[in-house]
Amino acid sequence: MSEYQIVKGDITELKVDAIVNAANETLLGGGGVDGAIHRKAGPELLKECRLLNGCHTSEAKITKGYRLMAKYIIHTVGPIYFGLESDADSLKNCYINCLNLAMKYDIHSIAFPAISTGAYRYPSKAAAKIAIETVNKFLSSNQNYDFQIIFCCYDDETYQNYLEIAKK
Ligand code: AR6
Repeated sequence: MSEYQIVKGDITELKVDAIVNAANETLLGGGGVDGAIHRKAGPELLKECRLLNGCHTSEAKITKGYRLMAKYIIHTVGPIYFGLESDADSLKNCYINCLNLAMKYDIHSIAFPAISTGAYRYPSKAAAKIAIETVNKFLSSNQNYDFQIIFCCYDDETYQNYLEIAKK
């Protein structure tokens, strides 16, 4: 049975088939969760990322997890928030593209950070709503695929927002 869970913590510590990275278009590392993932996975990750030719907003690309407990890392690039209607669609498509790519690789457990809500300034509650609604919809249209999905919230505000949205 597929389901999602909301946890508070550091995504690099999770033992899942794949963790998602909130990367930038270069895929060559950065701050926030991206920096934490690169530090923990080790320099081999950057080597593999150099071969990927970057990633457009909303796309998803996969690498190995190297020194992480996760077997894979799925890198996606969230929208930089400008308050445009298209921002919501771009964010939604990050989740959908990551989940579709995960299915191709027979990944059954996957953890997402709160994509775009740090350096890219997407408002936390609005982003949590998109994340949860998109995943719920995806799970109900893929009921024959067993998926354990974790929303990994790093700070308390993000965690509380996810819990609140999930209750509705
Ligand atoms: N585990 C889980 N979540 C984390 C962790 C962690 N270890 N560290 C931070 N977060 P951000 P973005 C949360 O800025 O907004 C990078 O420099 C953080 O609290 O990492 O998509 C990239 O290279 C926030 O809730 O990603 C890009 O240039 C969430 O992860 C740019 O930032 C996302 O914050 C991407 O910006």
